[in-house]
This record gives sequence, C-alpha cells and structure tokens, in this order.
Amino acid sequence: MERGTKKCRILHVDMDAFFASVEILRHPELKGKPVVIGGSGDPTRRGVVSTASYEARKFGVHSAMPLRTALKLCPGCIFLPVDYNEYSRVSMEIKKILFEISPLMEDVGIDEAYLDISQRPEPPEEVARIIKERVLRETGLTCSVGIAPNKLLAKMASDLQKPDGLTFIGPNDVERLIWPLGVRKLPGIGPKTEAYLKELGINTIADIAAKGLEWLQDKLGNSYGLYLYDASRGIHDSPIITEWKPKSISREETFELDIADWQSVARSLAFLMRDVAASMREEGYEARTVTVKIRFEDFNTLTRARTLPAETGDLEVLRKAAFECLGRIELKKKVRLVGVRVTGLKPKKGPDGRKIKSPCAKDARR
Ligand code: TTP
Ligand code: MG
Repeated sequence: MERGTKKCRILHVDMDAFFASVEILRHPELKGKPVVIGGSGDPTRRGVVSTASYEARKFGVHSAMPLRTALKLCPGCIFLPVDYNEYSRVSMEIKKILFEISPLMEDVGIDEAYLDISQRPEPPEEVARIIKERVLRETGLTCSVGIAPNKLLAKMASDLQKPDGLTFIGPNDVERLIWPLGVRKLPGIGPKTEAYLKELGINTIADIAAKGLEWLQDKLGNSYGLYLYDASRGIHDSPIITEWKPKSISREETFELDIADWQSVARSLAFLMRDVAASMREEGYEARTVTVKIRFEDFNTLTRARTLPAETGDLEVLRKAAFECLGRIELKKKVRLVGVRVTGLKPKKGPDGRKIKSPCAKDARR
C-alpha cells in the first residue's frame, strides 16, 4: 500500500448508518438493536427506508426499500420517523470539524465530505485518526475514512471497511482491492447500468477494465464509456470543489391513500412549493426552472417543466410556474405522489455582490 506517501492526499469521510446512529445517540436504549429510519416511522404505512442500523441490515433491510418490506423481513426491528432537522444539525457539527482539519473541503452530502489534506503536516494516516477521534469525541458518532490519490478511489476506500473503517488505496492497489468488486461499487453505476452490463457479461470492475475504450464507448456512449474506462483503472481527476452549490432543491409527498381530486393535488403542490421556496431563501439561491412530478396509482410517472425568463426566488412566480406545469398533466387516474423541483440555481447576490445566505441555512441532501 502507498501509505503515507504524498500521492495519498484525498480523504473521504462517510458517517456510519448516519440517520440511525443519530437516533441511537438520543435513544441510548436502542444501542445494539435493529433500528430502521424511514417516513413517518410507521411500517404499516407507505414510505421507504432511509437507512437501517447495521444490526437491522443483517435481516436484509436497506435504504430505499419499502417500510412494509422491512417490517416483513424484520418484525422485531424498531422503526423511527425521519427527523431531518436533527440530522442536519449534527451534519453541520461534523462539517465544522472537517473544515477545521482542512479548509479544502468538498461537502457532498448530509453525511459525507472530501478533504484535500496535502497541506497538513502529519502523514495521511495520522490525519484520519485525528478526524475519527474528534468526530467521535465531539458528536458521539463513528465514521469511515478512505484515503487515496483521487476522489473516486477515496470514496471507494471509505466504503471498503464499514463501519468505523480506515482504508488506503494507492495506485498499485487498484487491481487487488477494486477489480474484484461488483460493478455497482463503482461510483456512477446505478441499477440500470448494472443490469445492462450484466447482459453484456460484465459483472465485476475487472470485467470493465478488461474491455477496450472503443468497446465501452460503443456500448455506453463516448463520455460515459471514457469515464468507465478510466475509473475501472482508478484514474480520475475531478478537483475538490470547495464552494458547495446544490444542483436542485426539491420536495415530494406520497399520499397515505391515492387521491382522485385535483384540489388535493393542488393543495399539496402549493405546500411543497412553499417549502422549496423557503429552502431556496435559506440557502441563498434563485432558480430558473420549475419541474412538477406526478406519480399515478399504477406508478406511471409524468413530469412537466417550465423555464422562466430569469432566475427568481419569488414564491408567487414559482407557484404560478408550478401550477402551469400541473395544468399540463391530465389527472385521469388517482395520484400517489406529487413532487416539485427547482433547478438552474444561481446564488442570490446582495447589493455588495456577496451571496445572501440565511444564517440558519441548512445542509440539503437529495
Ligand atoms: P449513506 O451514507 O448512503 O448511508 P448510511 O450513512 O446510513 O450508512 P453507511 O454506513 O453505509 O454509510 O447515506 C447517508 C444518509 O442519507 C442515510 O443515513 C439516510 C440518507 N439516505 C436516504 O434517506 N435514502 C437513501 O436511499 C440513502 C442511500 C440514504
Ligand atoms: Mg454513510
């Protein structure tokens, strides 16, 4: 391994079973028990698993699974509702510690971040120990750390020995540590690409690396093919982006019972739009495009978007655009879910040209 060499300067931190661990902190009696966080916390109702403690994962429970399936797999699991405010608060504490370790920090989600640690005087392994120790002491939570020459390998490294892991991947470790993994472990490969690759006889990252660039580009397009060609060799050069800018802000609501009347759909949309506009204000953004999503009882899903002449944070303008989108969707079946998303975000600037951000701005994930 390339421990301690100058090449390993990117560190990725990912909290272990984040939402569940935060809940266990404030309900210590749940420690060591199978805990599932999702929706309203009632597994007989609709909703999906946000995350599960490692004890619950042994029963096959995982993120994005319907709560009802989780209940079937693990009737003894303890189900709790999502308390996003509390997780955001803890997330900010963690990011503060990481930022103190290195201001070259890229905040990529509620429970993860990249740090460029090349300016630190200590060897990388020591920096990782300091981080793990401070995060545990100051928040009571464990995290997993990956250290590598680039962001791609650092992220894969942090995932290799969860929970409470510390893993190095040097350029010479790719064949041994990365190639045997299933293709889904490569960031950027989702379930659809995984299924497609499987049809092509590609199951592991080594299988990708065995293909030529032309073959990959032919099957998967020029830029994605090139990404996979490089990534399967551990080659990746995207820089640390220190100013975090969300690509979108969205909210959605799944109804307890499918609804048939336009009024209820419209009411939900108005609420969701108001929430999105409040987040935009908190985060200090204006948006150009509003997209409305409607999922019907048969899971058929339609989206309609409206791009405005200029970025705005004005709730009335945003709401009007959202309703215009809704008007373009024929509600001939019962509705299961309503969602709204704003994209084309631009920082809102004050008269002094600086970004306006509410002091209580929250960290937003998906
Ligand atoms: P992850 O880091 O993917 O998962 P985790 O921290 O729960 O577990 P691990 O130890 O494997 O890292 O996501 C961080 C949080 O984001 C997670 O606690 C809950 C939330 N989340 C969702 O709400 N839905 C999802 O589908 C996923 C993957 C995560
Ligand atoms: Mg995590």
